[in-house]
Amino acid sequence: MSGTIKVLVTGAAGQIAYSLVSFIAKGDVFGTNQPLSLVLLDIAPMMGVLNGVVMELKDCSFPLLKEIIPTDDYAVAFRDVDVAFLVGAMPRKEGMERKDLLAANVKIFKGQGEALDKHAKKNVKVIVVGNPANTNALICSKYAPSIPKENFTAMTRLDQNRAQAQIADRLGCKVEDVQKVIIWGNHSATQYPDVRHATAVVEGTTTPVQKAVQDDNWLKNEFISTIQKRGAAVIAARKLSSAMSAAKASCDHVRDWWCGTPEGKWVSMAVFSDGSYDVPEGLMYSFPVRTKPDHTYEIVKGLDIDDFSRQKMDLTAKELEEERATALEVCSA
Ligand code: NAX
Repeated sequence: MSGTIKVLVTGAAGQIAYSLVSFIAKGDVFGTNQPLSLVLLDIAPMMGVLNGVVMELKDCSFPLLKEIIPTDDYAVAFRDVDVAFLVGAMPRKEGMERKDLLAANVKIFKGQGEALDKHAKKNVKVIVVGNPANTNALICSKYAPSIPKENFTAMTRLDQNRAQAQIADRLGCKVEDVQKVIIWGNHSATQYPDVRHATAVVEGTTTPVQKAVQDDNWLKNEFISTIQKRGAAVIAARKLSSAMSAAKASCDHVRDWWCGTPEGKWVSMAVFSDGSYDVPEGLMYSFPVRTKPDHTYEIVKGLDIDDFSRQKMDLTAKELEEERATALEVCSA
């Protein structure tokens, strides 16, 4: 059994965290041999609710869960953290655009960046889930200059999972047999879910998704817009934003980052652009990445980009550049 690792979940009294903490505590992310200390951060008015979550976690009797630390104090929450799931933020409500959220949420991530810088381990791994996730992650890193930039990521795995599920439904194949779907760009309605390199196992044969679907019009229109608008569709139906699926996706993201992607596979994560695919350097942009068990990752290089993809990739980059400019303005005000 390895030494205990300290895992922070923010927004711990919220709806995503309610599923997330049990997934983490039962070993879905770091493995069933990895003991955990779970730190749960929320704001002061939520401490009563958070206490209920703590009671339930105890009642689950998870063997791996060695310690639970509920708190509203950044100095306690971020101290010596190995992995941080930054979920806490104001969620999007029906009819609300992500832009409306930016000004409110970016300040939270400035403060949490400063707290990471001051209190966390220098090799801490950070996943930002709270929206606008890409820009929040960028700001968080900016205010944590002592932590390497590559340790900051934002979640687009839910979009990847949604895309795989839509393709599997369409082809009548297993969801795990759909591979190499890519989410480019922002976790927003401008994201580009790209199946040009994706494959699916159909009747026992690995086939390019484009060939298997045989409907370019569907792939270029309905499929893309279904993924782009899936979050809004869930809100319209549930009157609440995606929670169980977001929790599962954040576990998938961190598990693959922690343990490594299997040979020949890749996953989508928003990471700092190194200029690959002519995406402006320094943007927090979703790329296909391969990860290794030493918790490092690299952007998959050399994929062919056609004119259709180029246009979609540039559009989402432009939105991220605008978000970054607004966020920097808000933070420096
Ligand atoms: P909830 O409103 O249920 O929970 C958010 C929690 O965060 C609340 O308990 C709140 O008190 C807490 N919080 C607020 N400010 C905080 C702070 N400074 N420090 C710590 N905690 C704080 O929202 P939930 O449905 O759990 O969603 C959380 C975030 O995930 C939202 O920003 C939401 O938009 C975002 N999402 C991101 C997704 C993604 O794919 N990246 C998908 C799902 C979700 O929409």
